Amino acid sequence: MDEPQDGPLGLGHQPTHTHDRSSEHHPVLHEHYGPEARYAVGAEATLPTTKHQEEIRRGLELGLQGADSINDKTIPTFSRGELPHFAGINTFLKAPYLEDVRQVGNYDVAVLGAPYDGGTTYRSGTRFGPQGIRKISALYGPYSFELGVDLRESISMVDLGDIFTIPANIEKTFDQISKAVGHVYASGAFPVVLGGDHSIGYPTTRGVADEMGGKKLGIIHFDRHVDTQETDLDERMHTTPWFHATNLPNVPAKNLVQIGIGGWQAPRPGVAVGRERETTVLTVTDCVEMGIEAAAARALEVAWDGTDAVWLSFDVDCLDAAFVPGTGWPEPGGFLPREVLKFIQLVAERPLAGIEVVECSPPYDNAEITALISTRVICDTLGCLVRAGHLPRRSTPSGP
Ligand SMILES: [Mn+2]
Repeated sequence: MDEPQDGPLGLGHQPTHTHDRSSEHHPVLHEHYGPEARYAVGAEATLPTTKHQEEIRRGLELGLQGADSINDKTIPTFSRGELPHFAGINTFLKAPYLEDVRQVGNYDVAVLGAPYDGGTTYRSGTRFGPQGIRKISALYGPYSFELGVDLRESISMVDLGDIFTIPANIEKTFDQISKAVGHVYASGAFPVVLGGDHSIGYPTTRGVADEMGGKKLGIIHFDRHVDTQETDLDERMHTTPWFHATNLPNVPAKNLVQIGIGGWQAPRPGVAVGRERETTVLTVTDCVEMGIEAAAARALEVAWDGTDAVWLSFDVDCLDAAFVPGTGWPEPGGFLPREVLKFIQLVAERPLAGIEVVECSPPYDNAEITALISTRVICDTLGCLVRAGHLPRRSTPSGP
């Protein structure tokens, strides 16, 4: 994942729908697989190993050939690249660190941290979210079995490090975040923002919307909380991003779809705003009873109605509190991981302007499981965008 890639994917089969289990382009397979496993095994056979080989060559050159006693001659003396997973410098998925952000447009995907928790109204700690997510992301390889995607072979990805946030000033921090995200989006690279508390949802979408030349942006928002009130504790906080985002001229409230809302932590002022502005709200029960597929179809329909791009804002607290102890406002009764991952996979069958994962607070996390699901949501989003042919988007270097 260290070099720009010019051509399209080397994948022989790119389903545009997750239910396409056709094996017509696959090699001959035995009959011992379930339907999804059959797709997965067949897809793996079509994936190249070109970038992996390049990574190995680069590792041996820069990290020196391993000691004489090492039998595997692909192993360098100094760890360079994916292995071992416990070694190395913690960028996201061990993507190269791009110090010169002016070069970001040379890459398909750019990861950037927004380490800010001045918008939290209860538990803080999300300023360590980007670090926590990067750390556990080292556990992941670039390949997903079920998705049949190898990110290393498909896209070039860099980690830009973190935005210089201003801990004592939320408005200056918002300006920094908008400028950073706008810069990445305008470059043509796909922004992956590691929060940070959910107050960053306003400046991230503002950064993108400002670069759209008046075209409209929809928002798909996973959360237990509506986050649509104007102020909280007398300021714009992590309970307020969508009030302000949907005040932007090209971010209509009618294209804001809020998924997983519920419980005892949804402030009434925000509910009233959503009612007035006609945001779409689906509770966890709504999604489960209508089915995740129908719920995802509804979300896409709303977010894409008359818009030109859609931003994905994922608050980890949409999951049941049992799965996300490391978050600002844990709320029981949320989604199961497999439900939310299925939902994300369906959403990412359409293009996205970018994604943010927010409210991961490592100081409250147990065994890194909140950071782990944060990483997984990002990887599944990228994998599905690749599988559907939306990444890489090298043909539009100046943005969609
Ligand atoms: Mn929330």
